[in-house]
Amino acid sequence: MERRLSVATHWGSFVAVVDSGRLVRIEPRDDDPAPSPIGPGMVTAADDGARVLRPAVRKGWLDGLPRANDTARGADAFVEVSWDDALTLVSEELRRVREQHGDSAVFGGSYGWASAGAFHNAQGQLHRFLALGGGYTDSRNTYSTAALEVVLPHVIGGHPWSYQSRMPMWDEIAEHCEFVVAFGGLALKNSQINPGGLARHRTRDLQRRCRAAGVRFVNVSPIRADTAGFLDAEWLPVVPNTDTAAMLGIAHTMLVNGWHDEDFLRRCCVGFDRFAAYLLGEADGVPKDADWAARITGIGRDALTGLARRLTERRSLVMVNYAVQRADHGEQPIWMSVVLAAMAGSMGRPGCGWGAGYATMDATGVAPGRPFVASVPAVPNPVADFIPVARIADALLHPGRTIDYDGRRLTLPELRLVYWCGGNPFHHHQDLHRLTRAWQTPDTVVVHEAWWNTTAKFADIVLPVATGLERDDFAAGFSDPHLVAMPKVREPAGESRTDHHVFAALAARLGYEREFTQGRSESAWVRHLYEETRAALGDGAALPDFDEFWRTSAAELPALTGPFPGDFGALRSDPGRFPLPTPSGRIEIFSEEIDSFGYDDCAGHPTWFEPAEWLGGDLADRFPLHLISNQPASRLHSQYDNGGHSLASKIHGREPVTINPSDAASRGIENGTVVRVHNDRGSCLAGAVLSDDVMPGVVQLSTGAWWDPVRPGTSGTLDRHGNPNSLTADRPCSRLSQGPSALSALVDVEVHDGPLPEVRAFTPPRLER
Ligand SMILES: Nc1nc2c(c(=O)[nH]1)N[C@H]1C(S)=C(S)[C@@H](COP(=O)(O)OP(=O)(O)OC[C@H]3O[C@@H](n4cnc5c(=O)[nH]c(N)nc54)[C@H](O)[C@@H]3O)O[C@H]1N2
Ligand SMILES: Nc1nc2c(c(=O)[nH]1)N[C@H]1C(S)=C(S)[C@@H](COP(=O)(O)OP(=O)(O)OC[C@H]3O[C@@H](n4cnc5c(=O)[nH]c(N)nc54)[C@H](O)[C@@H]3O)O[C@H]1N2
Ligand SMILES: [Mo]
Repeated sequence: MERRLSVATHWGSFVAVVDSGRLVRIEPRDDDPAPSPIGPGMVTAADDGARVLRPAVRKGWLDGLPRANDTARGADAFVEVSWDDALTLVSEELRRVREQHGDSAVFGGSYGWASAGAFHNAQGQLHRFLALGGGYTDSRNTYSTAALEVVLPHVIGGHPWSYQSRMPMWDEIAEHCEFVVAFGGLALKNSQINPGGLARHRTRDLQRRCRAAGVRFVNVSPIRADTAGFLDAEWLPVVPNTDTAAMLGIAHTMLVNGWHDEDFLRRCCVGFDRFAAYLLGEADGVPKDADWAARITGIGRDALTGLARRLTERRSLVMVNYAVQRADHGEQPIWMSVVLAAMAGSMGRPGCGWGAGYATMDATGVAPGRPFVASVPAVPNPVADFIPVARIADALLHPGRTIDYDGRRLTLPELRLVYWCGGNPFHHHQDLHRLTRAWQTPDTVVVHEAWWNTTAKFADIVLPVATGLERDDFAAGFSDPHLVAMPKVREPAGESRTDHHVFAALAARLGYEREFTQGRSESAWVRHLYEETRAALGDGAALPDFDEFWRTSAAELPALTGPFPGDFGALRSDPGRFPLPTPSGRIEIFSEEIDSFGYDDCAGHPTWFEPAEWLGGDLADRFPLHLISNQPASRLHSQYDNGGHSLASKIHGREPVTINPSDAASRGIENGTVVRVHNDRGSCLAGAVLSDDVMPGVVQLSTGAWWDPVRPGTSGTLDRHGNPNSLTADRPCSRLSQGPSALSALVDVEVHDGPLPEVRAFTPPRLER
């Protein structure tokens, strides 16, 4: 007898078809206008050979102390143990580290996307467990948008993500806007995703509506495919990491022609004069004019002046994506995009002005937010220490060292135990060779994983966990008004347990089970969180009770309506009455606060800094191709790289790398050739795809292929599979944000000669009993 059950994932909602407890297939929902093909491909991964079936402990770790500085991590065999033994090892090691080194020696930052689900939220569960046990060193900001999160509150004020409710929504753009310039494009592949899940993918149709309404789009990006064909966008290929220079050239043109919105700049912004002096080159003798910008960016002078004219003459919108700030000096294009919009004359007008992250997820630009949905209750962390998220290798390699961060001095803590649950640092961190060296320093690494991915292989203790298909929960995505039931569609593979179950058992051993579980079973928690969500809406909102919701999987939250705090329209109408939450109450074109930090790599106003690695620099003589490691179309980061959809995209089992035909021809590379992508940090194999959608001088290799080092534990070793972080630099954007700068990396590509090594990314390590 087939049953049909509701499924929620970060890439959408689906229907699971289950027969006698067996997951047969996953189908799109009828009411999803643009379902993601990632969903159906999950079925084969659920039981594949890479599943972690039993708790496992690295052999060398089991064999004895001292455990720090162990180069066998990543290369060792594992010994499978009982849950009882595994839980005893983890709880005793946590107790030992806390007693001998203090609570801050436990690193629980555990960055990562994990799975959809309000209750079974991996980080929420881990942080609650570690906080109740005495605390942990946390991480701050995200790999997605660290530079944006730190700089924007100085420029427009408010919560780092408040811009998402302050920028125009797609339907407003369709109605009011005429001209959109998108720095980094509007890649529809990325709008498959919404953090926490979503019921219906809407971005594609909303973009179509804009086009039908006559909105003109310009795609400023190294990759043509960053805008959908139906948008008929004008493509301006840009040398990667030079958007700030392009925007400065446009701004200079506006200024010298008097096209800029003087009234808005005077009433609603601070510091335009000092910025204008920089634009005109008064101090450094270099006017940032269109000729100057053309030489840096590769965009023609006339195209830049044309953009200046159209942005000021028409009702316009400046969009900036996230990839442009995941780069050296990534704060600058974000800050400068706000300044450009402020100059253009449309800031604060309906459907116009400025916005970030359109189409990077289905939520951004679709809805400004949603009402509160309850999640695992957080417990205050007794440990104040934290690291900026991308400084994990620095902390492990250089404890005690001090670094700058947003006007503060931070001391990197000494981390002895690393606990990761719901993230994959051996995919997401830059320069995996450096991470390999850093990973050898702690005493113990504990990882909760469902699959033997690279992070699991680099752990000391691996605890097998249930996937999002293997537990009861409900989902509420970011900005998505729908609540989606997530009944368990299959039993957990092997001996896997939910993260919550594991933490409850560890808390029992450590003497705080009651505090952790509050005496509730998992199903009681799910019901409780749903009812809490319902209660928070008050009497007016018509959410069904839990049993009905569970039966029908249909519940819709009321829409939020603006204006939201910090609204630019209100600012334009009366800046005295509606100030922004910045020190001046205005848009800070010049920030006294940032200026006072005295950083040499982030000044008081947007500035062009030459990136550490770019096509205009000296290193390009040796490595003449800029590596764009963007988000994969075929999966979410590394998740379901072992799923059917991602596997189907591989070439000779390797991740595809897209190369312009001219760059391929000069290297003897043909479509489908396995190539070696390399620089001084490392190398990886990948399968060549030739396309003039990628500008000459640029190669595109998506993130997330499970890293497959030939000699794990050895720095610089070849990756057989094609993870771009075997090539990227672990270099902070600047002293302001300390964010990751993954998109600032130069490489070269050559035909791979000789026999093809077998890909072992999806093969478990040697397992002993
Ligand atoms: N070079 C380069 N690197 C990048 C980027 C880039 O553009 N270029 N982008 C960066 C960005 S934007 C991001 S957000 C990061 C993403 O980095 P991550 O968020 O770390 O990537 P994911 O693949 O989503 O990893 C989630 C992991 O959690 C596991 N998991 C899923 N559900 C559960 C669960 O319920 N419990 C447990 N215990 N585990 C679970 C999955 O199996 C997977 O291994 O990568 C960053 N890295
Ligand atoms: N399918 C899918 N969708 C995803 C994700 C995923 O893993 N898979 N991840 C999600 C996450 S966590 C995030 S944070 C967002 C990320 O959203 P983004 O950061 O916006 O996405 P990316 O795909 O990394 O980059 C988009 C495009 O930016 C362009 N670009 C790169 N560098 C530059 C530059 O210097 N200048 C200009 N002008 N353009 C540049 C590239 O051509 C690239 O294709 O995506 C989300 N959506
Ligand atoms: Mo991200």
